[in-house]
Amino acid sequence: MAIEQTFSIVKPDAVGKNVIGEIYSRFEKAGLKIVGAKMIHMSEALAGEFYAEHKERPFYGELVGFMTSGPVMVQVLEGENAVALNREIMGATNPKEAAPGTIRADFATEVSANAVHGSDAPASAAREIAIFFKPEEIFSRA
Ligand code: RTP
Ligand code: MG
Repeated sequence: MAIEQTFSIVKPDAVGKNVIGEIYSRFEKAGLKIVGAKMIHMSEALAGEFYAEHKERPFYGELVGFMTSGPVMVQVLEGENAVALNREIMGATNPKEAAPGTIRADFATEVSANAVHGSDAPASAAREIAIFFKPEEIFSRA
C-alpha cells in the first residue's frame, strides 16, 4: 500500500485538556509518523480558508468561532494509508457515536468540540497541508 501524508489538528478543546501528548501517542501507536508539527492560533481568515467547503452549513459560525478560540497543534502524519488510518483512529465526527478506544470517544464529548481534525481524502490532505505548512517544514521519513 502507498505511503501517504495527511493533515491533522489537535483542536482547542484537547489542547485545553492537556492531552496533546496522549493524542500524539495514539498516532504513533497506530504507525503514523509525525513529520511536521507546530502550535498556532488561527485567525478567522485562516479558519475561513480552511473550512471553505462548510461555509453554507448551519454550524459554520460556531465551527470557526471554536477553532479560533485558542491555540491548536497542526501536524502532518505520514504512513501507509495515512488518510483513512487517521480517520479510523479518530472515530466518528460525533464523539457520542465514536467507537470505544478512538481518540474522539476517549477525549471528547461534543460534536462541536471533538478533539481532532483529519483530512477526509488524499486531495483534501494535499490542499490542507499546503495551507499550513511550507515544503521545508515537512520532514518525510518515507
Ligand atoms: P473534521 O473535518 O474536523 O476532521 O471532522 P469531520 O470530517 O468528521 O466532519 P466535517 O463534516 O468535516 O465537519 C467539520 C467539523 O464541523 C463540526 N460539526 N458540527 N453541529 C454539527 O452538527 C456539526 N457537524 C459538524 C465538527 O466539529 C466537525 O469536526
Ligand atoms: Mg472534515
